[in-house]
Amino acid sequence: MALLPILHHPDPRLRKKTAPVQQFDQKLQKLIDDMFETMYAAPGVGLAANQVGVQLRLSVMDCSDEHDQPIVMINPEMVGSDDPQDMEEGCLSLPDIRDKVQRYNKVKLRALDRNGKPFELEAEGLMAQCIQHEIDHLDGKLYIDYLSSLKRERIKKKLLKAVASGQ
Ligand code: K1U
Ligand code: ZN
Repeated sequence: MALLPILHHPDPRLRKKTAPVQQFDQKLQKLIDDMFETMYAAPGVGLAANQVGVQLRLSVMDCSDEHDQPIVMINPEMVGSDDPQDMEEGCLSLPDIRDKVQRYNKVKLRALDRNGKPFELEAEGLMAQCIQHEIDHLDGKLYIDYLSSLKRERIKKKLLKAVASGQ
């Protein structure tokens, strides 16, 4: 397995809508394993393929304390099933930045697993939030898109400054 470099905002590859996965081959299995290793090392609770520069509709997630509930979401679709509420959020592509965004507390997910087998999942709390965050990534969206343009500009400047100072 290998640790993959995580792209940071404002990298344009984070803004492209990803393409559906069509081949469930050995290359895909290695990418999934590497994404889990990268996510656990970060540490994070989710990671989308375009965060590591791969433009495929694939995310991994594990919201358990013991890192024993890995979930692969391929070509995911979801519906929210309650009223959206304010939730604090972070992103591995926006290091050291957190803010509140509106998310559903409960969602229904439909996706394919790593072997291409369809599954459905009802999630709530952190897992529901993570599913929404990951599907946004796959659509080329970041959670800062829900903030004011003033806040977004401040965040971009902060991240560019960190790159310039070699952090
Ligand atoms: O996709 C990503 O950028 C990963 C991101 C996902 C996420 C965070 C918070 C709410 C919803 C989705 C992260 O994992 S950021 C790191 C983080 O929040 C965290 C790390 C370790 C334990 C618990 C949370
Ligand atoms: Zn993120």
